[in-house]
Amino acid sequence: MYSHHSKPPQCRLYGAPYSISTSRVAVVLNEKNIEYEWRIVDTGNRGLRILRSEHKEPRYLALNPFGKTPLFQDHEVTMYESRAVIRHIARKHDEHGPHLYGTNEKERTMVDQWLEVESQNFNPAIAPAVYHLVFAAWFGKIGDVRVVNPSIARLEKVLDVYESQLMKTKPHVQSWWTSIFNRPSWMSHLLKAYPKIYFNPHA
Ligand SMILES: N[C@@H](CCC(=O)N[C@@H](CS)C(=O)NCC(=O)O)C(=O)O
Repeated sequence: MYSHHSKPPQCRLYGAPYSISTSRVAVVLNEKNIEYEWRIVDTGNRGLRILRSEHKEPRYLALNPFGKTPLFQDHEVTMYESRAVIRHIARKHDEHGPHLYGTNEKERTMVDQWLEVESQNFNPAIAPAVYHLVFAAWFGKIGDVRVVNPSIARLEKVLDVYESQLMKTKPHVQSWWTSIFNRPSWMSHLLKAYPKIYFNPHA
């Protein structure tokens, strides 16, 4: 997977293809058109008792003691926590590509607020539904449908807030979602991360 001997590339992203946190970083690198080396971390499948868990091996833990993906490296940093990583990339490459972190202090403050909203409100609301509807089956476990409805109900409340915020600038959550889902940065990552699901006729 990784070696301490090879010459470091411009940027390196260690992560599992299914990892949403890894995708978060990959999409920002794509938005900024930054070339990076994606080192697939084999996180195994504990549900199926396939215990290859590179992210729990000492050499990975030496870089990320929490044993999670992603891990990011460039010439300046070796770091983890995907939302901190995307802030770092957006700040460092502000001149290059879209100004993801706003163009002035006020906008930056608001970007920070909405990044926190995503991590503190959106993600905790949606995560149980995604895990029990999607990931559990991938990991060879049986999802618990009883947690799905409360999770969706909580998510709806969060999306109501998104809706009223987006009404100020854009018509609806749905069109916001469609616009981010269709961005080339996301499509390009989906084709890499889920090649069997998202078939690319041009590949
Ligand atoms: N807050 C962390 C979350 C990292 C995280 O939970 N990563 C998951 C994949 S999305 C992981 O490594 N799971 C494997 C495990 O916990 O063993 C971030 O944003 O980077």
